[in-house]
Amino acid sequence: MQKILVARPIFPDVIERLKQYFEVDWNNGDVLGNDELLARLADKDGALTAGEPIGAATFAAAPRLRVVANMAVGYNNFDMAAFNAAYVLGTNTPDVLNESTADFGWALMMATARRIAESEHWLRAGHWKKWNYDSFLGADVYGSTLGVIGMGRIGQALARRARGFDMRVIYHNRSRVAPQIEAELNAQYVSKEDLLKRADHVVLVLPYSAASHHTIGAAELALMKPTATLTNIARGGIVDDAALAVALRDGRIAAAGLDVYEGEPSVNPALLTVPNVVLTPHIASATETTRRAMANLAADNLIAGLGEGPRAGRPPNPVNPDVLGKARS
Ligand code: 8YV
Repeated sequence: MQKILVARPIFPDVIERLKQYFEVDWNNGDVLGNDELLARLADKDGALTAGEPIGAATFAAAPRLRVVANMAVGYNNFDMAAFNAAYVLGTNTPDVLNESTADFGWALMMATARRIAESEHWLRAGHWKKWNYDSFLGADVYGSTLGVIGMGRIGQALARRARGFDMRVIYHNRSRVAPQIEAELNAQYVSKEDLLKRADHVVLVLPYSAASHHTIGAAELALMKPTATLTNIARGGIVDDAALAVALRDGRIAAAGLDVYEGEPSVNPALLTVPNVVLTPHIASATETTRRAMANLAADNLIAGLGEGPRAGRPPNPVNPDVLGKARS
C-alpha cells in the first residue's frame, strides 16, 4: 500500500475513505512545524495539505512524494517551479466553494458597510443608553457601485449577488472576461485606478502571487473614496495590512472587512486597535457542506493522482497537468 500524510485535522470519514487505498499517517493535532512536516513526509507517496509550504526542500526530503492535494482553491503555498522540476503533481479544490465564499464575502462587505461588528461590540460593552440619530451611520450597499478585483469564479458569484442589490458592477482582472459573462453580470471592465476611484465597495477576490503582492497599498488606498469600504476574502499579502491600518485610523477610507492577513494566523497589531475593521479568521469557505466537499475533493484528487480508485490517473483538479504520467525526478 502507498503511504500518505494528511497534514491537518479533517473530517474523520474522509480519513476512512483514504484508508481504503493508503496507509494513512494523520496529523490530527496542531499545525506541523516545517522540520516535522519534512520528517513525516520522508517515506510518503502523497500528501493532503491545507496551506503548508511545499517546494524544493520538501521534494529533497521526500523522494517518493508524487502528489500533493491542497484542500483549498488557492495554492500559493505550492512552489510550482519546484513541482514541475520534480514532476510532482499538485491539485486544488476549485468550484465547490464558490457560492459559500461569495456568500461570506457579501456578508463581510455588508457588515463592514453597516458597521455591524463595531456596533455589536459597543452594545456588549454596555454603552447603549439611548437611540441617537447619528449612531453608527454607515454606507448604503443597495444601489451603490461594487468594485470587484479578480473576476474569476468567486468574483462572478459575487457580481451575481449584486444584481439583487441593484448595484453597478465594475471589475478589474488580469484579462477581460468573455463578453457574454460581462453582459450576464452587467459588469464593466475598468482599470484598477478607475475602479478604486469609483467603487463604493471594493472586494478583493484575486489569487495571490508575486505579481498580486500588495495590490492594495498606501497609494491605492489614497485613490479610494473616503466613504468607501474594502473587503479582502482573497489572500493575506494582497493588501498591505500596515498601510491599511493607517488608512483606517486616519479615515482615508470608511471601513474594511478582512478574512485573510499577511502572516496569518498572526494579525498586524495595528489592525486590532482600529474600530472600523471587521476581522474574521479565514472562514469564507467554512460551511459544513462546503468544507466536506473540499475535503472529499482533495481526497478524490489524491486517490486518482496516486493511481487508485475509479478515476485512477485522472485526478479532477490538477494544477500542473503537464506532469501527469511522468515519473518523479
Ligand atoms: C481554505 C481558501 O479553507 O480555498 C482557499 O483558497 O482560502 C480556504 O477556502 C484555506 O485556504 C485552508 O486550506
